[in-house]
Formats: sequence, structure tokens, C-alpha cells
Amino acid sequence: MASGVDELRSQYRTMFTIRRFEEESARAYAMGKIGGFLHLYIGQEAIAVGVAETLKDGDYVFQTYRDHGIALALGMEPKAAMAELFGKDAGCSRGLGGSMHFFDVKNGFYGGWAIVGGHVAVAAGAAFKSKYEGSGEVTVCFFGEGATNIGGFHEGLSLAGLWKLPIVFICENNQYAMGTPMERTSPLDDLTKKAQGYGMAGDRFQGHDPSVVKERVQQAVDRARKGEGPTFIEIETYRFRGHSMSDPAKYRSRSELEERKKKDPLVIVRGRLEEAGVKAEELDALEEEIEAEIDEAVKFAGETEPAKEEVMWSTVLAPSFALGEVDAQEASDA
Ligand SMILES: Cc1ncc(C[n+]2csc(CCOP(=O)(O)OP(=O)(O)O)c2C)c(N)n1
Repeated sequence: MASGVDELRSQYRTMFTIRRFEEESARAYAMGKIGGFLHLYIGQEAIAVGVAETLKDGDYVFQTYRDHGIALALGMEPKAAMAELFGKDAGCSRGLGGSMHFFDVKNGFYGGWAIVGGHVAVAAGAAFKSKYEGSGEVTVCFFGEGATNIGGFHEGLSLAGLWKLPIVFICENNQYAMGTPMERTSPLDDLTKKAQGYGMAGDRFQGHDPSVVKERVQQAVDRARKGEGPTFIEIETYRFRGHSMSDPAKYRSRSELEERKKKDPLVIVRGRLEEAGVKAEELDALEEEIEAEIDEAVKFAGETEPAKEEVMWSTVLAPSFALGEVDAQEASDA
């Protein structure tokens, strides 16, 4: 069978893994097994999967709190991801970060950032390191359209444009920032115009087909790797769930949601595989295999050890305070 079908099948596998992972995490959240916030990526999977396929070992990826999809697409084990949601030591951030702070250096994933726009300048810093050292990596920085109104976004883009950094900015325009539609927050429809002011290339397209995402993002990644500077890409998408688990999404109509679900990336790619001659039974078996893998991850997350207090002292908080070498009150008085 053609390699195009193999690629499509592998994309379908990863998208279905992300979808089932998040459906099960929503269920576990409702049962009180997951604390804190949980922002789902359901509907946006084709973007993470397409982008991950453009990158090489050593590249840097930064994402917002809506981070499960890209973490899994880059190769994080579902068990490590689910354990993190459950606050367990076997989690990708040893159970101390939770949903919004996934981290996986082995697979090039540098978080998982909760402050809107806060990671954009940090990502520019990673790209600066690659340029300064001539080490050849590319950085990819994801954010939502709401983030394009915030200071950290403009600071990061300004430096990236000025220094022609090897970075690709990916704006996942899912139409809403929490419950606010974009026309109430942005004077522009075409967000690439915001990046033009920082002297960088721009691109803009729909994000329900992972092959299209891969092809278009690859051009920007190649440009960055060749030393030709940054690109800003706006990808139109839609999240099928609320902003987070606590959002019933009453600000949009059922008919709008149903209309958008016609472009569900999983339905589209499964349909294309069947058109290419892949049997429905083969795809059903693939789905069952993934469902079993996710069930296993949930079981593992439920049974494994909780996060450990001593890890918090040596990682999240300054160790010298933890060990009593420095008195926190004295330090803050100094
Ligand atoms: C600096 C800051 N302000 C406000 C918030 C609260 N907040 C969390 S998500 C969000 C909306 C962001 O929307 P967008 O950038 O479009 O991303 P999406 O959630 O749609 O992926 C806001 C305002 C925050 N986390 N950080």
C-alpha cells in the first residue's frame, strides 16, 4: 500500500490516542480523581500531530496549558501523562505539575505553561540559544489567538523578528479565549498581520487535516533551520469542549458546534483511510488496541505512588530553603 496511506494511518493512530486519552481524563476528572484545571484539546488534534512530524530530535517545543495533545504527539507515554494528571510520582512532572505543566525533555517538550503569553519570550530564549551556539535546532511555540493580545507575545515576537531567530510561532485560533469570541478582542481578522510588524513571514490555513498542517509547517521549520528567520502561522481550528472542565460553553450555540464537528479531524482522516482501501475492521481493531492502552494508563495512574514531598523541596522550591541552610525570613529581609 502507498506510503501516503501509512502516514495517514500513523496520524490517525496518534490523533485517536490523544482523543481517547482526553475522553478518559475528562471522565476521571468528573470522578474526582484529577485535581486542579483540565483544558482539553479535543477537536484540535490534527495540529499537534502534523506539527510533531516536522521536527527533529533536539528541537524545542513550548505549549500553553492545553498541552496533552502535543506532549503525546511528541512521544510521551500515555501512562506518564495520565499519572501526571492523577498527581502521581510516575507522572511526566513527577505529579507536581498537573495538567497545565507537562514536561518531557527527552522528547523535546519544554511545557506546559499556565500564564497566557508568558512562555512566548521563554521560547524565543530557547531559539536565541540555538542561534548563538549555531547548534541548528528549531523552536516551535504554540499559543491561542487570545494570547496575541498580551504583552509577552509581542515581546517574544519582537526579539525573534529582530534577531531572526529559528522559531515557528503557531497560533491555534480556536475562535474563543475562554468564553470570548475573537471579534470582541482583536481589531484584526487576519492575525498574521500582527506578526508583519515584527518583520517575519506569515502563513494562515485551516487545521483539520494533519497532512496539510505538516506540509505547511514544514516550510516554516525548514526556513528557520536554514537561518532565514521566524514565521508566524495562524491555524484555524475549533475546540469541541469548553475552555476547561468547569466551562459548560453556553456562549456558543449547539448548531455552531454541530457545524464545526463536520470538520472533526478524526472523522475526516478515518474517512480518507477507508476511501484509500483500508478496511473498517482494520481501523476498528486499531481503535480497540488504543482504547486498551488508554485503559491501562488509567489503571496505572490510579494504582501508582502519589507525588513525593521531598521531590517538591528539591525541584519546585529552592533547596537551600528546604534544607534549612538559609532562613527564608532572613533572606527576604536581606
Ligand atoms: C496572564 C494571564 N491572564 C489571564 C489568564 C486566564 N486565562 C486562562 S486561559 C485564558 C484564555 C486564553 O485564550 P487563548 O489564548 O485563545 O487560548 P485557548 O485557551 O483558546 O487555547 C485566560 C484569559 C491567564 N492564565 N494568564
